[in-house]
Amino acid sequence: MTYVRSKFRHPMLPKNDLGYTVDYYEGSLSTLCAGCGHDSISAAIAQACFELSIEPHKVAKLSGIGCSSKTPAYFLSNSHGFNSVHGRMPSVATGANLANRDLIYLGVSGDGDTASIGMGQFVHVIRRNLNMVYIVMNNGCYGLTKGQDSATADVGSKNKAGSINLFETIDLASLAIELGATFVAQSFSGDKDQLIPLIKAGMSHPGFAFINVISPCVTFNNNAGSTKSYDYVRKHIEATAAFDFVPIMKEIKTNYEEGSVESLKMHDGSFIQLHKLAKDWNPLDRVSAINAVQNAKAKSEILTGLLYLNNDSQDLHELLQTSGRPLNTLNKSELCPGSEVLEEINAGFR
Ligand SMILES: Cc1ncc(C[n+]2csc(CCOP(=O)(O)OP(=O)(O)O)c2C)c(N)n1
Ligand code: SF4
Repeated sequence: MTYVRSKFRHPMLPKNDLGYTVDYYEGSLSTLCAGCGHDSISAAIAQACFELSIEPHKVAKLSGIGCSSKTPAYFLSNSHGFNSVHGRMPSVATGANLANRDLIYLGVSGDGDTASIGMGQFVHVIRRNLNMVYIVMNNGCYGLTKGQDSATADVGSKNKAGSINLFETIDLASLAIELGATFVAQSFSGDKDQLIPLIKAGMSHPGFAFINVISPCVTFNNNAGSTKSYDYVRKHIEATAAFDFVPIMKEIKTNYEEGSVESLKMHDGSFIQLHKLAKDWNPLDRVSAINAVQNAKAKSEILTGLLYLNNDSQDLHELLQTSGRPLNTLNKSELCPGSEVLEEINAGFR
């Protein structure tokens, strides 16, 4: 019974506002390879939900297929979950979200799941501005099927078998900004100080929040010559800003030097505080954000942090003017208001 997690917890573990300790936000024991970046991201998700005092039954976890898509089993075991078909997580997320807007939708995908078979779904969920957090655990390969190069492998990157990738990479963060995603961030699985506040901010964002997390595959893509290995990423990472997420009702304290801090107010009253490091970058300006990512790429650097935020957009529910209540709470007369109302609607189209 190796896969049974010990029930012992230190009695003094800190509790959140709901009275839960962080282990209430964990899942079953991971069966991923020891050292896989995906496990660190799962731990960051659990920690973010614990710190935000989210009730786990208010979260719906959705995924496709891959080692990354298995991870929802390893966090938030008290939440709803749906492990869908390869690359089809966005459709399931769209249907569930339209039926019940009261849940927090957390999609987890891999670079294979998103940038190849799921690309069509990915681009459309962005342009619809579905209110969800979409995390790609990006290791540049298909881990579950033994390490073939994915579409996010960098041109010239060498895989474990020694072959060099000849094809241009798909840069998911640039693509998301280009397509109108309203929150775009990039991080590294090994940087929990940055990743946890980014996940918290993404969950507070009322629209599509995309977080591309470089997450090394220790078994198939951690070799010399790979641009998604722990060594390479640690040497080439460049943060846009030191990042804090300040939840609603919490006092804003900052240690940053005056003049370099930018406070961005979120819709729910929480704040994002940025201590800017990258020059010529404005997180509220799409062109500036794309330029910053591309300039970093030209220098073989990986830009991390919050890259772009549009705090003034309408999510899919607002655009479609859907019911303010979950569909399963509507009664028969609300769902079928009768022939007179139907006549009125039809008259409106004449
Ligand atoms: C329709 C379909 N095609 C192909 C596969 C085989 N397959 C399973 S996982 C996977 C790719 C996984 O790569 P990625 O999404 O990057 O996740 P990782 O395992 O690297 O975390 C593929 C091609 C499948 N399961 N279903
Ligand atoms: S094969 Fe790679 S991606 Fe899959 S669990 Fe192992 S290290 Fe992680």
